[in-house]
Amino acid sequence: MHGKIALEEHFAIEATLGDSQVFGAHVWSDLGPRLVDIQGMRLREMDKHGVEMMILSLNAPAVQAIHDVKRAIEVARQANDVLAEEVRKRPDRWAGFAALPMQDPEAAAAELTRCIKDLGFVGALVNGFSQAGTPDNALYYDLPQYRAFWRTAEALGMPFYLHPRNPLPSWTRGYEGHNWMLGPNWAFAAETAVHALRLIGSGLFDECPNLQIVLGHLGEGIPVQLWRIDGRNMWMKEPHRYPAKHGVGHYFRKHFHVTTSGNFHTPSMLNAVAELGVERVMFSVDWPFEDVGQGCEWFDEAAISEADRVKIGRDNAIKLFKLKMK
Ligand code: GRE
Ligand code: ZN
Repeated sequence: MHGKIALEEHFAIEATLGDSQVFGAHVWSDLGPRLVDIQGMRLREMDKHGVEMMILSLNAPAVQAIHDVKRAIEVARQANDVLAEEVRKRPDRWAGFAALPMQDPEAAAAELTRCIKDLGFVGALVNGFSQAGTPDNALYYDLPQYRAFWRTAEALGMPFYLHPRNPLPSWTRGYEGHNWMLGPNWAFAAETAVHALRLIGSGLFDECPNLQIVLGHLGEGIPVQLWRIDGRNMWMKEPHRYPAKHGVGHYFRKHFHVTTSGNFHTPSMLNAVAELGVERVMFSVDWPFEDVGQGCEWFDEAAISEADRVKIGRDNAIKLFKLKMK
């Protein structure tokens, strides 16, 4: 398929590049340059495999792991300025997601506003919880101090991509001796799914009825669990504190979109389509951690209708991010 749009596609600046090295130390001589490059091999890969546009975002955990709040604000701003400059060179091929210093909700709202209004970005991508003040102080965005931020994001009409990061080392007792489960194999999804469910359970979407969230990796495992999350031990009618007005499935189907980033598996994509509807599934690769060629060859051949391929591969993203295609 020509004209695909991909939207979990990362780059790095000098201040954040090292964060990705741990995930690919053995291939760093390739991975590092793939992260730093924008207009070179990335564009050639896109041309070769029918990707018309990438919405670019900073690597992970980057800003979210900078517990010095002032520095987090600076690095976010710097990364967004670099990205805006790159988008300006080829606005027909790139769009931008804002990196945000969520350590300070007011600063995050101000930076998001600047990115949308002044830099022309089409949303934000944030790498899970933020460490603020001290390395162990992890902030999740269902906390009350984030409500004003969410109202700003909602008013700007811009989706928020909740991207994975690893749990803090002090939380990973269950992974001890099994480090292979950290990162993209498992821990990224588990951590991100918990964060997404926290947002839902907190009642955030009762307060922000138009807010839209994007999850990568075909929903970080949530779509396949939706029935169980709401149906748990139904006959026991166990009371639990759940401030939101409706069940999890209600909000997930109304406020969440998922992408195929790093999950090039047709049965999983079909499950997401079945649970959320084809309008809420979008193609993505997860460059440079995944290959544009591999993702595109899978997607172009996947056993779905051509009408669905165009929606997932392109049209849903144009609509959600209000992209102005050339
Ligand atoms: C990602 O951005 O999704 C990612 C990383 C590091 C390793 C693998 C991966 O940031 O998919
Ligand atoms: Zn990613």
